[in-house]
Amino acid sequence: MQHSSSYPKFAVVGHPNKGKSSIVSTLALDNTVQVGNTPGTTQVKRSFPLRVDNRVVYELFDTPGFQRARRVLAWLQEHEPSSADKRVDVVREFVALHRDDKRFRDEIELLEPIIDGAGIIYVVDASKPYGAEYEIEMEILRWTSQPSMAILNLIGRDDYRDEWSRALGQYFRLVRTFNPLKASFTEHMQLLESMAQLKEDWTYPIKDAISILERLYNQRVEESIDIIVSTMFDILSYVERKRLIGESASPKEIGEIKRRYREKIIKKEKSAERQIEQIWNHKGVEKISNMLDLDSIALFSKESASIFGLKQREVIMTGAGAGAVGGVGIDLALGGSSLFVGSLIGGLIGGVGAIVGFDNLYRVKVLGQKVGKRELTVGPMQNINFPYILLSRVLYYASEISKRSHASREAIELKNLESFASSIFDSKTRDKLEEVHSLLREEKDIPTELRDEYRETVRLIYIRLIED
Ligand SMILES: Nc1nc2c(ncn2[C@@H]2O[C@H](COP(=O)(O)OP(=O)(O)OP(=O)(O)O)[C@@H](O)[C@H]2O)c(=O)[nH]1
Ligand SMILES: [Mg+2]
Repeated sequence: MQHSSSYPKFAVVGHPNKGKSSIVSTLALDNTVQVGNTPGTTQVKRSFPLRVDNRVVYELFDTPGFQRARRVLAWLQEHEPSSADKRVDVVREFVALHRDDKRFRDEIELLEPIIDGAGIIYVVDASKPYGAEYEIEMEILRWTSQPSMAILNLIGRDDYRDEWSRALGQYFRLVRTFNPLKASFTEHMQLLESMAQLKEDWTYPIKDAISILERLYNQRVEESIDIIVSTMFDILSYVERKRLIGESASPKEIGEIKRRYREKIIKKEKSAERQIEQIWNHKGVEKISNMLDLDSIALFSKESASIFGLKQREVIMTGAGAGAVGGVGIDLALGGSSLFVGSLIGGLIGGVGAIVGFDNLYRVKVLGQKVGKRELTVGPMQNINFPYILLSRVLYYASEISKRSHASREAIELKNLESFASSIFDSKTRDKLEEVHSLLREEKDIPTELRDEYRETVRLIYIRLIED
């Protein structure tokens, strides 16, 4: 058991609708905090301890905004003690006397954690002009004499930080700019560095929290890379099998196994997304990734063939090889347009399953000699572009999730990935990746060193994507 006072606590307070809950979300790495664009979203205080390995590193209190600050301050001033050191006792008395008074419910909720020892994080929207009405709230907080810091949040486009700072500096020990929706991991750590200065007793625990969070971050990065790499190997080498009843495979049996193969691949990609969400504690993120209507996708121009630096000939040749099973590849090669570049774009937008001609991109074989022991197999994927489609999608998703603020309630859109895809693979990278992709296409084993090398290549791309 951890002693309850051994970790720092902060109450996030301020006017309604200024981003208090958003800041709690971001600092607690927790997307279950209620955030909303109407004032009064948070009605009661709620504690959000940040736990790492079953240990609380710090605790945040989300609180409702001030409602009747003027009345509260009037009461406090009517009970003005003989010296400033006794003011906190008057605040305590106010809370004790008004616990059941509905009029002051919001003030009671927000003052309670503070008089119980929480530090103050006062949040303002510095994209709106400063006004003297805030001085009432700030004065009440000053009476509690708890260590305090003000956060300038820029919700809108304008910037009134100068005037805000001049006022806030008179009431709070520190004033910092922090945008809960855009803050990077580094900015989060910088804010903690500031919080560590608020009170001597907190310096060590907060420095400790910083190193714990840095370790957690690095661990999450490595776990994400493991998921990306294992998903690549898993999907690219996947073969769907079906025991055959008769001498040869019926069209129905072939149709059925192809459908199953395709469903499995889509499921594996989804599962990778879910695992990455879990690693970063971003469960339940909404995604916009429409499945495209396969028939409605037009073939694409020759220019897009260079998207992954693949030569037109390479693309067509692989297509012809894979399509030989169904005879589709040859038609395409003669037509001169590249189905596979078209499929690439379809896959980037719509999900790995939404690929034109997907049906003809994998091997369909009948294995075995004896009737009753024959097996129909589909896979592995033969399309040369496919691994890059998949890798772009998974890398994009993983990088968006790892950079995502826990205060964000927006959907992640898997769109416009063509330029993303073309920007992340240079020709050297592609050569390295291709070495493994081609072995997987041929159902060969991948030596450990080659797998490690592949992981390192993926790692470098991912790290570059999530750097500040
Ligand atoms: N663009 C932008 N929007 C923000 C930012 N911070 C908060 N918001 C939005 O502002 C609205 C209010 O945010 P909350 O975090 O719920 O604010 P609050 O202070 O907890 O509000 P109450 O609980 O109602 O007092 C939400 O729609 C947020 O998405 C920001 O830095 N940038
Ligand atoms: Mg709130």
